[in-house]
Amino acid sequence: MGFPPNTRSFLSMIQDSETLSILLSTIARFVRERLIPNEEVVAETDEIPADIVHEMKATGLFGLTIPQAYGGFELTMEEEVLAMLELGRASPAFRSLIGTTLGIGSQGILLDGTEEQKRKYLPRLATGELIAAFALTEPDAGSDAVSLRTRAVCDGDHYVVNGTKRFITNAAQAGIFTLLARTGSEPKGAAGISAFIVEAATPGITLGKRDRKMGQRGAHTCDVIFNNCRIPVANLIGGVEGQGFKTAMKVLDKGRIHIAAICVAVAGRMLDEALRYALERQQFGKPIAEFQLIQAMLADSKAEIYAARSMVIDAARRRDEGLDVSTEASCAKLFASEMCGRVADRAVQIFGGSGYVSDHGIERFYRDVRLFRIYEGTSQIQQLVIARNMIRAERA
Ligand code: COS
Repeated sequence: MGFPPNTRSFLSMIQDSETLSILLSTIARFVRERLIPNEEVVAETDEIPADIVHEMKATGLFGLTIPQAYGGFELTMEEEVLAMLELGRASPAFRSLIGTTLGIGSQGILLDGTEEQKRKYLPRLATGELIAAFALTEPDAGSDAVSLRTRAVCDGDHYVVNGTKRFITNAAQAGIFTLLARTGSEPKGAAGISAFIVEAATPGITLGKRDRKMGQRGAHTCDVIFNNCRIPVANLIGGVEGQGFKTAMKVLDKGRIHIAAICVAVAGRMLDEALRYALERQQFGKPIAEFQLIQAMLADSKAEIYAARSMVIDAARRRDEGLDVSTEASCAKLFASEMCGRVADRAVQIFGGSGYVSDHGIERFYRDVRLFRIYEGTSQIQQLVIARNMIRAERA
């Protein structure tokens, strides 16, 4: 499935509402007809079928956010979240492959890369030929990202990298990593961190064994170990040392809005399923949807999804206006991911015993969405960012 004939060429810059609605309905149809019917297969095999990955590429999903000059659709942040509100209705594993590539895996190049770096990598990311992964987290540097220890030492026209990255999504499929490593003589602090583009085929990179996770089967994570791995100096993002932490934070600001949109989408899917079940399931002689205690769970979920959706759209619009959205991105991610957890919990409750067994897929979503409160910054990190920004603004 792809866009209708001749659509793709004028999708290059989505500015009019008609073109945008074609894109959104194409994604919605792809989700309905191809992704949702394959969710069980992905859960059972822990793999996204190759034909689905091929269709994702053919549909242009990997190029949604990449500028048209490099072969992408150049969606604005608002358009991107609208697309994610559709794509996110299927199992999160599908989104993970696409979202990590068009999001945290490639945004460092897009935001701070040199023209040469953009020309070299973005076109192949846009087609999905290259899958990208983001290598920030380490065994001893998770929430405290500044304390990362992977080191890149300049040696002529190369950097020699040593260190271990942990929980790296898509590491096994990745053609490139956006790597955060310490450079120069600065032993501590954000100023000593630089960002690199590392080609996965570079000698000196080995992958750990696939992590066995609570959920999101089909989306894989593992360690990435760098052992005297030589990276060309030309692959230092932006060509400047010491800018990597800021690049990572900007990437995460955007990524957090993206994840918040996915939380809204998955919550909407779970609520639709719970409503449908509540109308079918009869107890005490009538559908359980007619009981007010069930209605309360449905209504609270609806209201919270609406609130989170409004936050996501607002944060996205502000980013499109060029405003600093560090606070809004964290607010949206915090609220939407916590909301998604509550909706998942209520959905299991409405399904009752049928929600706890795997027949309806609700327990699978319950496990899948738990990750949203952890990755791209835990809820506690979002709280910390929001409060610190408030305090800073008040003191300024
Ligand atoms: N955009 C641009 N620059 C930013 C920024 C942002 N959103 N946030 C911070 N920075 C800059 C700061 O301005 C500061 O620069 P100066 O030294 O020039 O002032 C620098 O980055 C260091 O920032 P800060 O002092 O706030 O760093 P801290 O170590 O105190 O805290 C947190 C940073 C905790 C917010 C950060 O480590 C974080 O987000 N951690 C979570 C990491 C994460 O999300 N991991 C998930 C892995 S990816 S799935």
